[in-house]
Formats: sequence, C-alpha cells, structure tokens
Amino acid sequence: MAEALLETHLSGMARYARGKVRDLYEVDGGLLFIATDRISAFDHILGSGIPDKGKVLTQLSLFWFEHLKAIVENHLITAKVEEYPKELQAYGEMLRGRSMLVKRARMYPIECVARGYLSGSGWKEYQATGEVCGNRLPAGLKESDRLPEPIFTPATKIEAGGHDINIDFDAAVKAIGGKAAETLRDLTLALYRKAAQHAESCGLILADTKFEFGVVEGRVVLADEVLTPDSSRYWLRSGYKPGGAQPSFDKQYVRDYLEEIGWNKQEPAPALPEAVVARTQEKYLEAYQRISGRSSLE
Ligand code: PZK
Repeated sequence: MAEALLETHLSGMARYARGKVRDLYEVDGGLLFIATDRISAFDHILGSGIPDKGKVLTQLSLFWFEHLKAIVENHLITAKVEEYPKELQAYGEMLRGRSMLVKRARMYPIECVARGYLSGSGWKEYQATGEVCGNRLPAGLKESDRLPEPIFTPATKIEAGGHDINIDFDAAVKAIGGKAAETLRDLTLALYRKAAQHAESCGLILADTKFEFGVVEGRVVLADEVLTPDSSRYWLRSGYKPGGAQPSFDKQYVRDYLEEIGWNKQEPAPALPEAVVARTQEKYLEAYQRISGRSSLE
C-alpha cells in the first residue's frame, strides 16, 4: 500500500490557510490547494491517514467543477502540474493528482449548505423547533427523511476547532447583503439539485453539501473543494432507511472502530488498524468510481 501523505512542506512558500485536511499556499498567480490524506472523525484528525484520500477528493472536486460549470464559474486555473509556476515543479511528485492552482478570491464569510434530507444539525434543529435555519418544515418528519424541497441552510464559519453555527436567511443578509445572499442561495440550490440528480444516477443519495463562494474580478465563483465526502453527506441508495441515522458512505468503518475501542473523543486521537485503513481507502475509491465513472485515479 502507498503511504499516506499527512503533511505538506513547500519550502520558501507562505501557507495561506491550513484546514483539518487541506493546505492552501500562496503562489505566483494564485493559490495552491493541496488535499492531504488526513482524515477526521468526531471532530478530530486521526493518527492515521488514508492513502490516496487526497487524490480522490481532488479528482472528485475536478469532476464536479466540470459537471457544474454551466451553473456557475469556479476558481480552478489548472490541476496540471506541468502548468504550475516553475517554483512548484520540484514538488511535482507530491502535488500530482492531489492539488489545484486556483484563483485568489474574496471569500464570502458564510458556508452555503443545501439539504435535501434531514440529518445532522438539521435533524437536531428540526426536533427542537420544527424549522431548519428559518425553513419551516412539515410536522412528523423522521431522521434522514427526504425533504419536500431542498433547503438553503447557511452557517457562519468558525475558525479552528469549533462547529459552524447555523443561521437563518436574514442573518445571511446581514452578513453579506441581500443581493449576494439571494445569489448564493439560488446558486447553492441549483448546484445541489444538479449534483443530487447525478449522485442518484450513481446509486448514491446526496443528503446535503456545503459550498463556499468568493468574488474574482467582480464575478461570483464557486471556490474550495466541491461535493467531496468531506464536504457532503453521501449515503448508499440501496439500504436507505429513514427513521434513524444512515451509515456514512466513506467513514463508517472508521466510526465503528472508534466506537468499538471506546475512545473518549479527546486528544490524542487513535491510529487506525491496517484493515480499517484498507477498507476505508476502498470506500473512497468506490465513491470516486461511482461518481466519475472512471475506474482508477490517473
Ligand atoms: C480560501 N479557504 C478555506 C481553509 C483550505 C481551505 N480561491 C480562494 N481564494 C481565497 N481564499 C480561499 C480560496 C479558496 N478556496 C479558502 N480559506 C480561504 C480553506 C483551510 C484550508 F485548503
């Protein structure tokens, strides 16, 4: 098995942002987005990576950028290492397949979430109030039920560690203005509908997903990673059974293992046994194959 890439070091280049799983560097002509093989569960980065996970997530984002480009422009410049600035050529082997050169955008300070099913924080909020982010829903819905219509459920970004906070549309208007909030809501729902339709044709349910948008040269662009298992909830259509939580398409073996060993969900996060790593790696590859229709990462 190939080794997992857990950290990136590009000497002499300034790191622009570091996420749980992705690293973003400032480079000539844009930003370099690198997806590592790190994996999180229960809000912690685990002690083991999943080999090729960063490649799968990058190739999925590229597939979706292409699939969705008629709806909205995106921040991608190129994912071909040969086209990267020359100071990056020394890192070609590390970057190939798992990186993208993107346009620097002025990012909107909200997370744009679309939900077609009732799960996670949406299910919690619905049980308490009958609404999700100001969207009133029919009474009597069960956990994981399909919603009558997809809904826009924005959230505010919380730096390092904390959970995003769900907000209603009025709070999004206060954060970014009415015109922008309407634009991002409409784009989010249009992107979700198109992606959910494709996922369904691949035997998957796209329960919900998170987009981030920015502005480049005055135009709204889709940024960040898109429709990856890290930014989305994918469920297998076969076996879908509302009335409880659905197994995670990608992380279920990891969660089951962590529950089985009784980890208290505090640092340090455990490493994973080889068999759990191998089975999880297969799930990421399967997600890529189902969604992209390609049999292997190039
Ligand atoms: C940007 N993030 C989220 C955090 C990551 C990513 N095109 C862009 N221009 C300017 N800023 C960003 C982007 C994008 N995408 C994205 N933060 C800033 C983020 C941590 C690690 F890889």
